[in-house]
Amino acid sequence: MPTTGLTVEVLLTPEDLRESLLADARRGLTARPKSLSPVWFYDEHGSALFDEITRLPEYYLTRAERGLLEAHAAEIAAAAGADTLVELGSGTSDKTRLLLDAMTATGRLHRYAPLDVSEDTLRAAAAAVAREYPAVEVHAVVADFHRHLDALPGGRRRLVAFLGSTIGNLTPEQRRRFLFDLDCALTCDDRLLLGVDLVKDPGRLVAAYDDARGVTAAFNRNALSVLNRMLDASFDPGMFEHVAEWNADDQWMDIRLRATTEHVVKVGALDLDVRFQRGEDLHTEISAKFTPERIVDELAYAGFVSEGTWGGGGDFMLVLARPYC
Ligand code: AVJ
Repeated sequence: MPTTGLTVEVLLTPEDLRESLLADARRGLTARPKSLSPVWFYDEHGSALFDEITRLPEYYLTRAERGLLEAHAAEIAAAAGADTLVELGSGTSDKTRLLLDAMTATGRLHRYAPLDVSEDTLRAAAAAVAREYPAVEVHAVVADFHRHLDALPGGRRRLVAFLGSTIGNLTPEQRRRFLFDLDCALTCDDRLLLGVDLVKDPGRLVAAYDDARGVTAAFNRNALSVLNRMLDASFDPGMFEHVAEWNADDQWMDIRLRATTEHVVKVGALDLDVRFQRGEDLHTEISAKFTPERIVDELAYAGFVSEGTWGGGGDFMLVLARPYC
């Protein structure tokens, strides 16, 4: 049965994505220290592994955020008064249903606009929401939120949700640019709902990113399989060890892959030989943790006024903010 009320707009084609991967891999694999962007974790297998991570006993983030949405979505929906929910980095749109339900209950919701770089995941998630919420028009956008904020779907009053502490993957410089760009893209009536993970006992943080069953390790190594497939590379994921460390100076988790022996990896699509020393790291991800004061300050610096926070005394926090107008 065809799904009505569903459109998919493609601002980022598979060719664009491949070009970014080529550029990022060339830059990162020839840099010192070597690095890769966490964007490449999320092919089909990586997305499935991340889904499994969200159910791990050690990975408290998703449960904490869901708990906050269960308790406060009605209040957030009332405060936002939005007719359109835009979701950045929507993934499987799992927790989104709590917001969609609360916004439907206000009687205002017309439109859901999920935005993600992963076209397959996005199409599946958007179709599911369109089926479950026949009264809501679903306008999915395949896009990169670093590049396409100026093309966000419109609405009379939008609530832009950026959940799951995805913002933690950005460096402070990327965060500043992203928040400035987003502030510019919003009108005075729009609102931002941001989910951020909070600083806590390093032992719990390390456990969350180095779980006992090794799911996070497999998720991390999957980045190498993506390079093998997409860029004709010859990584042996078995030659790399998963490393997750709390970086107290920068207040973020550093996630790396550490070569266990000296070896050379060929990257066919880049015509590149990459030598790893024994014990050399490939940095794959940061996951920044915040204090409530710091995230509210960073928002203010980018032109946002915080209208409310939820969960600030616990593991995870939601912030509702508006552009200063
Ligand atoms: C999806 C970026 C929020 O940083 O916690 C989970 C990704 N990496 N385990 C996070 C992730 C390793 C996750 N984010």
